[in-house]
Amino acid sequence: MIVEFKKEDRSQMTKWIGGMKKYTLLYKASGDGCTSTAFHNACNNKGPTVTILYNHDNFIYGGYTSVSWRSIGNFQTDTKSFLFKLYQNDTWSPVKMPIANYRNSIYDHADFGPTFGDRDLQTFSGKVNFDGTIFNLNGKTNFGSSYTMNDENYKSIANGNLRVKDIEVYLVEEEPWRKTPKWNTKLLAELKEKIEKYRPLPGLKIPQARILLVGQVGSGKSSFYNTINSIFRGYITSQACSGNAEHSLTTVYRMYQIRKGIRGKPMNFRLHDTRGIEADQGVDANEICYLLDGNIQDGYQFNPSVPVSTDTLGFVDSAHVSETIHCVVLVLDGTTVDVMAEKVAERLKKLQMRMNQRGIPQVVLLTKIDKICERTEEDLSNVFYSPLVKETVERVSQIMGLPRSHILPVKNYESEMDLNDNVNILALMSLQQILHFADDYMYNHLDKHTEGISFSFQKCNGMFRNIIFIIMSAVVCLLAFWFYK
Ligand SMILES: Nc1nc2c(ncn2[C@@H]2O[C@H](COP(=O)(O)OP(=O)(O)OP(=O)(O)O)[C@@H](O)[C@H]2O)c(=O)[nH]1
Ligand SMILES: [Mg+2]
Repeated sequence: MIVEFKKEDRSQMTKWIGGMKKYTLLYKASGDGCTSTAFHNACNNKGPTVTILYNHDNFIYGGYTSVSWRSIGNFQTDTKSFLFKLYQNDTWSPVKMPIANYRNSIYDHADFGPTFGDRDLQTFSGKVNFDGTIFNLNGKTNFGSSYTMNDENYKSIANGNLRVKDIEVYLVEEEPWRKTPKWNTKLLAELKEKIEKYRPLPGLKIPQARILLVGQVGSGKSSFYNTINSIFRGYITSQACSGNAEHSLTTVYRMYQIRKGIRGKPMNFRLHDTRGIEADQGVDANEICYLLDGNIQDGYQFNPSVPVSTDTLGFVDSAHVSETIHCVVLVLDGTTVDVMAEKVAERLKKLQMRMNQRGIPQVVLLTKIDKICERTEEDLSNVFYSPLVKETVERVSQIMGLPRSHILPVKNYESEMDLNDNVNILALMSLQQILHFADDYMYNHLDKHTEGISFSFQKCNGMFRNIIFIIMSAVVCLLAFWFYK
């Protein structure tokens, strides 16, 4: 029997259940047999499930439970279960009927098929035969005994009968919008080790990858440096001044080092912290060129009334590639993406143009995600299951014209007194990605460099051949002249 739980039905179900979900078929009466044994064999101890009945008169309805079927021979408690209707007489008419008496959410008995409430919906018991077209279910309906019906009844839900084309039960699992390895202490240790061992691409004489942090005032640039520094220091640090103020708190250009442990050596990357961007202040298109090209030194005091120029004290005329920027991190406050001032967005676009001209990779660090999603605030490991964070990432990707994989959500340390494994994991995953992008830039540079060398070598070879040819011709002429003389 071809009946299916279509894409739009799945997304409606996901809206009702919440979060990001994927559905895997566990049981199908027409294939597995309409018996309570087949149902329990397929569905017991699997996790949350949704049961769907495809009525002969084209009504589609069923029930969801967040607890596992287990054949306990009794009711199970579930505050999240609900009954639902998706189609009435082939017409899309979704209705959710929530649990009222949550102690009776499902009746979980080995002799019964899926049963919701105190027989609000008992699909069948024992075995039901298939007559080639329908299953005439031997269950019962006592709608409204444990569920709130929201004006629905047996007639509106199932056309007043239990004749079905099929019954399906799907496993409901969390589906992340971005896949990551399992978050645990092992992953944290691996990420830390990889970053500690990071070396920029050999062959270019670049001892440290240079990462430039730019973004709006108060977006969390300095806090990101503090977060990374805290992770490797082993306790919460706030070496870079951070906080809330009308204008940027960061007034000095700093090329921060991060050491392994308290007295360890600096690692092979630096985070360059800048003054925050405002509608009419902060890093502008000219200044960004000097920053990108490594013309400005560590400790430079940003001065909104005197822009950087070649006359600026300590201006580096032509910096080696090791002193230029290898990746730009655009830091955006996740809570203000929708209300970002037009002028700030325009400014950022202009800066991006300069980065693009130089082929410097850009990523967006989307901060304060704890403030956009409650579930993520409670447990940061929910970040890639949060539809709210996903939507914000998609919007930022459109606004900034960057692929979604370049938008990295983070939560910086701000009020914490102790380190937290999940904050560390998310920040280090982002940093690792940033370092990969910096490597991409270096690979491009290396390719250009080596192509440049082979090109000049070929040119040299050509010139050398020409000289030999001229000398040989001269020798032949001289010999001919001498011979005829
Ligand atoms: N809840 C939360 N607060 C954050 C996060 N990141 C930064 N903050 C807070 O936001 C405020 C601004 O952070 P800063 O790091 O100073 O921002 P900035 O981009 O360096 O700002 P300027 O230097 O002034 O341009 C501080 O109060 C931080 O504690 C975050 O991920 N979550
Ligand atoms: Mg700052």
